[in-house]
Amino acid sequence: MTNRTAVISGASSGIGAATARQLAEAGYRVVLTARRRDRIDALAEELTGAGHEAVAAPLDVTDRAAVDAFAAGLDRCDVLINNAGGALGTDPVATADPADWRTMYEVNVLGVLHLTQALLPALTGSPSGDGTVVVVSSTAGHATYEGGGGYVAAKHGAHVLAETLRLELCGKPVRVIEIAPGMVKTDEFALTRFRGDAERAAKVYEGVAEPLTAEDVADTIAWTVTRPPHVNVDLLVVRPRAQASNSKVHRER
Ligand code: 8X3
Repeated sequence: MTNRTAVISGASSGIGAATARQLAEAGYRVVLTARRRDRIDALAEELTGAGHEAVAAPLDVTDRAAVDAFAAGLDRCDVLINNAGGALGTDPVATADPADWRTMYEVNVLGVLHLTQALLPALTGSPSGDGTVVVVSSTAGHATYEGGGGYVAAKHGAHVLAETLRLELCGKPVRVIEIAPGMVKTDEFALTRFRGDAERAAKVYEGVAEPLTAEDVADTIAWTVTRPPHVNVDLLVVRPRAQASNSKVHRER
């Protein structure tokens, strides 16, 4: 029998990679998925080198056929971390590109739907009798802000997906946990949002003494996952101390 297995999407960097490291440390066999094979191969190598069980499986969560094939090849899944996601642009609703909205809906909502649907049979029937689905949403899934547009809309979708799934699975041995991080400084989130414009990306965190790190959020995720099975942390909102709401951020000049 293999170890308890945690599947992590978006494991190539940021919160996903940090979560993989922490769950491996907690004794899980981690299955690393992301589009970029070189990144997850390197992480799998790092983790196995440290004595953990880790495998890399390249996957685009927006590709349903690929997700189904991935799920069919998996022998066990106790924990699913739906972490893959991201923002594109900060355009106002009046002028935003519908293609950006579509892309954000695909990855932040349908990506979670695909992976969750495909792995639910394994999670419900896990040998541990203790399945866990984590949805990494965002504070953008709980309140809006100007320019939040398609990202805010998509993350509200991810939040509602988690809430609905929890209702529908009540009575089954599966928890549904939502983690909603606020300002987290990672290598890629803001850079992707601003399409590689490093200056604009840096402005997001300008003057903020200590934005959250990927490790801070991973720590929160690992804590919820490692609670006893009857303890379901429905929703955990985590922000840096300097951020009181999506638009109230203390900046030191
Ligand atoms: C990221 C939080 O404030 O950039 O999920 O929307 S925010």
